[in-house]
Amino acid sequence: MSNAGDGTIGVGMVGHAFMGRVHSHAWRTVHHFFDVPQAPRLAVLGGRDLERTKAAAAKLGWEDFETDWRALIARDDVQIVDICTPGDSHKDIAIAALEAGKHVLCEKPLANTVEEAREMAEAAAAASARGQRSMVAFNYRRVPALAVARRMIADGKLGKIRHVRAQYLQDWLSDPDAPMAWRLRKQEAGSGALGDIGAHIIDASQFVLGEHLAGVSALTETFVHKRPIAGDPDGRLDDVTVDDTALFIGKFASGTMASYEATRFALGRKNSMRLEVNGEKGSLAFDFESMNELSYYDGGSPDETAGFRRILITEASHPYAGAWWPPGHIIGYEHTFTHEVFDFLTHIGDGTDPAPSFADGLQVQQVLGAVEASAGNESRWTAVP
Ligand code: SOE
Repeated sequence: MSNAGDGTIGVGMVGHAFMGRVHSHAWRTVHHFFDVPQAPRLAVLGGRDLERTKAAAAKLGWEDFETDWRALIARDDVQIVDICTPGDSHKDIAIAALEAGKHVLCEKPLANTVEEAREMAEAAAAASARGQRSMVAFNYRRVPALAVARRMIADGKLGKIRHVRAQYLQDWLSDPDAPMAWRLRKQEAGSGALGDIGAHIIDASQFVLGEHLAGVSALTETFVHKRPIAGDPDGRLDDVTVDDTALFIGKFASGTMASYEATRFALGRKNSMRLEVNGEKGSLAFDFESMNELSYYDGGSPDETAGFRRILITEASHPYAGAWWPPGHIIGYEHTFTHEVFDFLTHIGDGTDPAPSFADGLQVQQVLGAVEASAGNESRWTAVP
């Protein structure tokens, strides 16, 4: 990959809403805290509206701005394309960027359908052979506590795993008068809570356990079918065409039993992404709202002192933590994105494929598709008389 030659690598990012803002923060800070082969240069920000994109570029620290993502991809000062748009544009932007010889970081979920995700994974595999790296931005893998959980399970600390239960609870849609958003339109988002936050707990649970789900059975529900269009003078409503909540159970290849809950109606839970793993020798529990902590129950403890204990994951020996502050000076949501671009830049530098790959993103998309299929008509729902 030809780079700027000044030791930097040019980034072109498409999208400047929540993900664009937090990715910008990651690109701006990564080389000040981590040793990376090339420092990222925030070359160009892409958006649809000229004035808003120009303002966002200035605010978020981008050197230039562009309203045509195809022109952004074609620029010689862009070696990495970072996709922070709604899911309906992921495939077109990612495949064009891969075919243009760029490395690609794409927000989750990879796509809006399994078919789109498959095309992207095929393009990424071909690009890898040409020395191009691609990765899906499942940032919760980069929470130090979840990296420690994965390591403890891989080291057998919990023994054979019997259960994993995962929840991703938010409440920003609890109010039926909360306005319409792109995340509520199937055409743009692909699905609702399922793909937006359910994808995170599918990927995080598989990452921590080190294995894939073999099958699911599911229910989805939409509580609020119409919502006001923000700022509409006539108070018009628009149709919600996605799920408001998804509940599903699953079984892993090893026989581990799993239960999942994804909702944006859990009033009072702001961004509570929770995992609990129960093994024969111990258990782990995590809640993102206390993201620097991991609760561990050691089944080998004598009864009188047994109990879940809190491990503060801020030691230099913990993944990523040593790059920041002394123990106990906790980190936050945005740090997981800095960890993500650190790993991406490292893989670009040493010519190896990052994880999660687009193939991993396709596998998550297949789980999402199975949940939708099960909830749609194949779910064996037995009514209670
Ligand atoms: C909204 O549910 C959202 O912004 C998700 O889209 C992000 O992936 C999650 O990290 C925070 O909540």
